[in-house]
Amino acid sequence: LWDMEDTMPTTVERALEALGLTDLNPGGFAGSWMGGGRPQQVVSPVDGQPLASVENVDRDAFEAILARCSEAFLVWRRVPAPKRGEVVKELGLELARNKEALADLVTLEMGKTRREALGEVQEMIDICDFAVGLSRQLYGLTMPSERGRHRIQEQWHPLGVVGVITAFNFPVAVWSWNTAIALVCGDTVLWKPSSRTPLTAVACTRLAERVLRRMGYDPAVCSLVIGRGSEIGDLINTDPRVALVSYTGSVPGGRHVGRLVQERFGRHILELGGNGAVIVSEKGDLDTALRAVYFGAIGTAGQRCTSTRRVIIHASIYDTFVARLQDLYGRTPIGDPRDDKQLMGPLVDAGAVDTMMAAIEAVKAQGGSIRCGGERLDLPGGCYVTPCLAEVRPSMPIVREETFAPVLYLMRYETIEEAIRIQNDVPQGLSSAIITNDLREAELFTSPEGSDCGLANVNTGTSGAEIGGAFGGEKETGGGRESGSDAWKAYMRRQTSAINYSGGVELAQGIVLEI
Ligand code: UN1
Repeated sequence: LWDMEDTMPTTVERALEALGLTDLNPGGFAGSWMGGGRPQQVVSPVDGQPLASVENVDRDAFEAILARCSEAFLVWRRVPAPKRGEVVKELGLELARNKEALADLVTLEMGKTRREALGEVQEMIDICDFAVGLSRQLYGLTMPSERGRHRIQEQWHPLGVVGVITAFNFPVAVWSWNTAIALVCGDTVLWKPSSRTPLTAVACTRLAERVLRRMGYDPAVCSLVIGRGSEIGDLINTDPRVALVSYTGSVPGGRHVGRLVQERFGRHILELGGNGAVIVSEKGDLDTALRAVYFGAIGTAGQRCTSTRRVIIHASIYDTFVARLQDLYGRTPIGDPRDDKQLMGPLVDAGAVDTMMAAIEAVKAQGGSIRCGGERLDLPGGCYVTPCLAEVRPSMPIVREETFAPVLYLMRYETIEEAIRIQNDVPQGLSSAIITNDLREAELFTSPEGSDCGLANVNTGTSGAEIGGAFGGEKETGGGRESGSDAWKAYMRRQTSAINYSGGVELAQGIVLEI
């Protein structure tokens, strides 16, 4: 017998009810909820239906929120780091309890498949675990002093308010990478989500609010500002009370943020464009290559910064590999992302579909050819497409651009050095991979002469980076690092202290003072 409840497609009402949320208006928070700006209707890319309306913050609300978030920092920085870790531990547990409902909301609001949305929430839980451990490991160094009875130590101190500006494609995970780390580091967070995904942002902030209140801390530690256009973002970028701006988005967006924040000598972490490539060697396992490339290219409908956009295939296996990939492309289940049978949901909006079609036209105009896909599908909402395989030459300008859609560029190579050259010959430098069982090729790829990206994988695809490593990339990707390893250092200020316990005064560098 079917359980009718469980076969019903998820609705926004069901997801919100499961999260214990009813009213999502307004979209600003720092201890209390406020808005004041124009309400905006959120439309689901899944079926084009309205989900809810959220009120943007106006300038007055922004000012009140930033003031409260800065005030909260003065107390939060005094809480011992392992105690701050306990809060993050509870946040992780709260996220785990609400995993399904939050994933449903992610799917409804930005259109990624349910299994990928569950993966995104899992990333949030994982980074909380990581940060809890980190809360007892914010190690500084000590160094030998050149002077007698002196010692030198460094400590890591909380920085202040961290402005977190996130993109639509990972509407909740990117907030969590920044927030879990910032919180154990003693910072407070002011989040500005993509204006396409305000509902999931309100939901996450409500969950954090619940945890902070329950544990007796100021909920303004996790503050929120929702705003359309660049006005609210620029208030964050230009305000010296925001010590660090962590921005995920486009290259032009990052250039703008970087300039404004640098102008006031603030700090920034920039996570900008990717143009991921996989080198498929004739010495690699073809099945591994197919799976890695296929998921990397069509996962999240090609809307990850780590998506695979280029495959560089050894000439001797080019025809076989492309034929098998084309077969997979032709059988891709595309449709309502709430249905677990689908591998690809919609693009985020009609504009994204137009951008994809424009890239396909550019391929043709520049002398490339379309092997398959790239059609609009007549499904509710109008944002569904078939994934596209395009045969190109590395020198075509379109190949150097990041098109945030499932268009995969196919290229061939003869030598491994040539493959690495093609891989590196783009302005972006986020994610890359090689599929090979040849030790020398793999080592060359990850060596100083190899991939110039922040992520360089062997025998696994470009997307799906784990939170334990530092995440980010070079060149136009912006150079920032988030989440694991020692990325936490960007969220703290380093203080070096020379301590003299000699009873006298000895100057450094041997300087003698005669008074
Ligand atoms: C992004 O696309 O903005 O590596 C982040 C991945 C994910 C994160 C992607 N862990 O695909």
